[in-house]
Amino acid sequence: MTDIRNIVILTGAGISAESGIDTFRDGGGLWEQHRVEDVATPEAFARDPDLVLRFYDMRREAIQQKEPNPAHEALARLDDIWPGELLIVTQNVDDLHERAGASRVLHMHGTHLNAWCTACDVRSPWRGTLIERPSCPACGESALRPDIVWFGEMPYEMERIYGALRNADLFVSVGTSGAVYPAAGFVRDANALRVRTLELNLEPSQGSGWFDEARHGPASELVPEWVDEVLIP
Ligand code: BV8
Repeated sequence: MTDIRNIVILTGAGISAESGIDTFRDGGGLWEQHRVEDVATPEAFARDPDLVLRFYDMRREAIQQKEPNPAHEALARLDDIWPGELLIVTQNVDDLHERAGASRVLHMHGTHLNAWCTACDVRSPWRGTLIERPSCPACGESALRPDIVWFGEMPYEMERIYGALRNADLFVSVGTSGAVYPAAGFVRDANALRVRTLELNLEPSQGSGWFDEARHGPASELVPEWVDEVLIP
């Protein structure tokens, strides 16, 4: 792949599935156990903060028991040696990309491992729970919420993402159903920019037809294979 210099990689829950982290829409997924509108919207947080804080406390604790899998490790290897521009845009709120060693990672939907103070707007590293309403490390107020982009809220760093897409030669989507926007629209943005597009997913996603190429199977197999291909001089 000699003509590929700049790469944008979008990842979703499917890349962490083999690490034992529930996806959202697959059988037994998070959205089968909880209604989105009950746990992942600002309205839900206003209506029943305990339910929402318990939901994220449970997930924050769970991800700290999980390990990166070969798909995370392969992307970290690529990130380590790729000479061109590379940006891993993840919809995931776990830290498995970073724990695998990747550094060029952007969490467009936030992260479990921060608490966000709605009084002073400071985000503080957080590994514990929020249900007991702890005080903010920066201002002391008990006004902390998960640092998570809920439905109806603007994803983070959209300008940086669109900038990377404009510079890209290749857009790769890994482990995402293409059900949630604006992330689900990136493949069409890439098409409009004449950027090559590749889907790596267990099954065809909702946007599968928009990709130049689609490979289906487990991320732990497809991603290392693709990284080996890309790194062949
Ligand atoms: C916004 C954090 C304003 C929370 C999340 C346009 C049309 C229609 C609707 C909208 C639209 N624009 C906006 C909307 C509304 C809404 C939306 O998209 N609704 C959907 C439901 C229709 N979007 C929003 O509200 C967004 N905000 O639009 O703000 C705005 C205005 C202008 C410009 C920009 C913005 C905010 C959305 C973010 C919400 N927060 N996460 C939390 O984690 O609790 S979204 C959450 O769900 C994830 O982050 C992710 O984005 C999405 C889940 O999708 P996936 O990660 O793909 O997971 P899923 O389970 O669905 O699929 C897993 C896939 O993996 C499957 O395909 C499966 O086959 C595959 N797989 C499974 N195992 C493996 C595998 N693949 C490989 N290997 C395996 N082993």
